[in-house]
Amino acid sequence: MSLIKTTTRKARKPDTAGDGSPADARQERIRSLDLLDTRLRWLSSWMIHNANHIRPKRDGLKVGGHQASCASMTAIMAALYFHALRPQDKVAVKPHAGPLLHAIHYLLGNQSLEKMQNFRGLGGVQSYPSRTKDSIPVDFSTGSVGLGVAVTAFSSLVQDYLIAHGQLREADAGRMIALMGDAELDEGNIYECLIEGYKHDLRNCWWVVDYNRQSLDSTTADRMFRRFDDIFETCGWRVITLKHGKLQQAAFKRPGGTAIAQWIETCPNAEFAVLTYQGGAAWRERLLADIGTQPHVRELLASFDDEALGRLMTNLGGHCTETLIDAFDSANDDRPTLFIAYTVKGHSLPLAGHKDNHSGMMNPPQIAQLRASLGIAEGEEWEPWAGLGSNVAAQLKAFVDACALAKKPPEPTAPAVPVPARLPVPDGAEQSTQAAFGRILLDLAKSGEALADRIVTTAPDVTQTTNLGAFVNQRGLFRRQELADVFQKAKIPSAQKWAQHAAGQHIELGIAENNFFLMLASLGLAAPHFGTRLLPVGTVYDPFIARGLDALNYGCYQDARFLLVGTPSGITLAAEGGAHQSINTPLIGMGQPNLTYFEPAYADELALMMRWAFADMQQPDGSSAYLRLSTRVIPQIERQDDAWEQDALQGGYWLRRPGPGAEAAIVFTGVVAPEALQAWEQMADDIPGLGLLNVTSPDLLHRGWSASRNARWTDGVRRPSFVENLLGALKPDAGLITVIDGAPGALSWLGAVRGMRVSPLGVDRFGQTGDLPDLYRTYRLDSEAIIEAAADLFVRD
Ligand SMILES: Cc1ncc(C[n+]2csc(CCOP(=O)(O)OP(=O)(O)O)c2C)c(N)n1
Ligand SMILES: [Mg+2]
Repeated sequence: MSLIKTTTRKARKPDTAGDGSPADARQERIRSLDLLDTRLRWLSSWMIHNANHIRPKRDGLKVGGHQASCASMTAIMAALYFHALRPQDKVAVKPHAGPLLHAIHYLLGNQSLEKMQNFRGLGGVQSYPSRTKDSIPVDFSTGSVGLGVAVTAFSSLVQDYLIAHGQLREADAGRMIALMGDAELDEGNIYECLIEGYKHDLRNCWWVVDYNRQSLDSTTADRMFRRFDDIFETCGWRVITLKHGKLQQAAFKRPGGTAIAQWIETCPNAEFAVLTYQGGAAWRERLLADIGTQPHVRELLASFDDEALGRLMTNLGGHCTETLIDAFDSANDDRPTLFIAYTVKGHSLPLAGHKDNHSGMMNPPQIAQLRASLGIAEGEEWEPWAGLGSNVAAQLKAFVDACALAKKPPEPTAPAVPVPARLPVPDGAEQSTQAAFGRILLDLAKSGEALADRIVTTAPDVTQTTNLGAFVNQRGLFRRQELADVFQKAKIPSAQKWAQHAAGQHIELGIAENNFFLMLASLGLAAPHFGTRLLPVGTVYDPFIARGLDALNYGCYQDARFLLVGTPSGITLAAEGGAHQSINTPLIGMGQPNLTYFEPAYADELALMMRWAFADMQQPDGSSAYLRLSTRVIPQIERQDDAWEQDALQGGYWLRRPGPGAEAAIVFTGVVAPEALQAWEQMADDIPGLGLLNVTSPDLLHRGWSASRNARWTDGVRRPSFVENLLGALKPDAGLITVIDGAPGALSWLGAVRGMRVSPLGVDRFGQTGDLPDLYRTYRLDSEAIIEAAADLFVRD
């Protein structure tokens, strides 16, 4: 059984501080880290206990917290944060080990007692580390398991991008580290990311697995033993397995030790867990029964009392400071490294090993016993160094204050990149929004604008079909090692110039949309992570937003800033059929916090929105943006002036202003503009004052409306929202015909704004193949359907 398999030498210089020998200093360091391991176990247990058993409850709901998950990785986190971590490194912490991160910062003086006491309460420590809600430095938010792991790989690629572009010094490159639970290895996004990482020559990435062989529900499958090594090694990772702690290693060397080592090697995960829970006497009984007749085993076991035997049997690598720091020190190059640290879930707590311990919690007598065993007096539970004695406490505090983490600078603020006052509108009497998008980016790429240099485009294998190609031809594909375009070299004509080089500004990804959204999240965090603002633009087929929805949400949750372009969209995609036609994405756009959804009809609207997005995503209170585009070429319209622009950026404008006493309006979004216009022309004579409202952002309209309704109660003022003003141009009892190539609910709510009747058109069943006239007729998006819907408003049943 290999304990630490590694190929590199130790990096850290021997400790020579103080007047002792290097060996003494190392022992001193290990002692300090051991004390911190215990301290973290206590503080995390106590924080969770306080929230559940002591803090008054008002709602009868379970507060929760994960004492066992925390106890599983206290030694790992102590060794990482107080020994291995450098100021430039960034860490994604296993979500349910969040309390440990707060405990670490509490010891460093970065976290307040008040917030610790308010764990899982409003304004208190968040249940899972949050960049935006927690006050301590959190490099990556976590919560949805798997995503926090994979995002570190993409951030490492972003770091490489910045180094290659001369915006970060190689010497300042940090490691992107994920501390992960072993059940996270079941998430498919981990393996998608491994493959992408290999393609991009991933480096400076560590994943440390808290290998306690327990998930939420159960003990994990023995069959996976060693499979992970194979998978990761195949993808170019170094795998370092920390199976046994120093106590076990020493015992294995004694007479009879090999038999015990062999027994552990073959013990099923579930049985190991049961014996761990039962403790020393059970271990003895079982070992004697299984291997008691082998030479020297009986004597070896007899040399440990029950408690010591329990300690020995659970002295796995992930609980042994010495093993951990040696392993971390050994990985001193930039090769991606997986540390498989064997652990016991609930280590050193009465919960250890029990299969139900994920949400299990110590009861008051058990926490009192833990407190007493650490010499912490009642009432001193929150004292950072309680129970240590003043000398040890002072030494430990000095040790903590001297660690690299204490010198970590606050996250940088990156200066904003200037955005031109206008982006030029592509020429053309007839255009699609998707083609216009490509043209606007191309014009930017050719311009000398600073903005163009900070744009990074990315797509999951749909660069050409989403019209990013022209930008890529102009600015190149990013790759650390130059790679010539062999087609170009061979003088074979092609629209795509695929030269790959370090200055390239497009990151080409494989199909996995989840990776794409994690890439956007990482690029969108470049400003706070690395002090350089990037303006990421990602394109994806609109229906496949759903493929990476959790990762999109994850990026927005941590306030990463990017421009997402969903194209083509809707049943307007026609011949491609139902599997590629998006229906519910307008509702996703409306429902996703930190993402502003626009759906332009015309190229000039798009230019306006893209400019707005590049500016807004750099604002402290800005957001990411989502543009839903189409490949349908439609006639553009003549503008009399720019007056429409301001309204378009607030969510909608009157394309045909309603006349006095207007009894109805057609309200449309996006690509169905020609049908809406045609219907308006046909009905304008019959319906006095008929208006035509172009809703450019159902999202902004709805948000503004609900914000203004709330404001009466939260701010004491009730100012009519923009959409109330817009619809105020109609008679109070007017009717609305709404039409969108997507879920009709994105617009039908407009009737509630002023209590108007609505006849909603849209798509609420799966699409299919067909040409546009057939599909628009079948799904009732054509002008005829709009006229029928208008008639419906005036027909009395
Ligand atoms: C995507 C997602 N699915 C489900 C959950 C609920 N959940 C939280 S932790 C967990 C499993 C924990 O096991 P492991 O990762 O091994 O961590 P441990 O607590 O054993 O350290 C699950 C299923 C989640 N947080 N995210
Ligand atoms: Mg686990």
